[in-house]
Amino acid sequence: MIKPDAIGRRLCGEIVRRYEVKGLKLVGLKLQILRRDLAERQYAEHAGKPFYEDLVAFITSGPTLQMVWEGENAVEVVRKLNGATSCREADVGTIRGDLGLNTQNNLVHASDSKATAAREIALYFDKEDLVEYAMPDGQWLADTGW
Ligand code: FUP
Repeated sequence: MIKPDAIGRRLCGEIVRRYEVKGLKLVGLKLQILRRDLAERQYAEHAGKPFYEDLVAFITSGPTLQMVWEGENAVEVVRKLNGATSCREADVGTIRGDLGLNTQNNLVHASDSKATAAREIALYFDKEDLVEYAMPDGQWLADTGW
């Protein structure tokens, strides 16, 4: 997910570019301002924590771009590209490390496991919203196991 701060800072193209050129395949895309109930379901694991109310207020404060990216080890690859939760601590070369300044306004969200991805995708997409297709560069991206 691209968060409201990134959209407000006109960083959508830059962020999508990073996932795209790494070799991931875009199969779902949706721009929306999250309703509070949806934001609460997204961040259910954080309910009751000190930053929870600010987090829900922030994520519902403007548009978010939901994306589904497919690829070898996609969960791990996207989280690596995003960098650590705190933009101050995130490595240079990551989205948060290069472009972000603090912890709440950290530009992006990514699922932390396949199970979480399945749950979060279902929050935002119907099955028919996801597009099945082959990319012509698949032969260059396949893991040969070397
Ligand atoms: P991440 O998996 O890196 O997106 O981070 P978490 O799921 O741990 O946290 C979700 C969001 O809560 C973060 F993106 C920002 C916010 N957060 C805070 O504002 N303060 C904290 O101390 C931890 C998280």
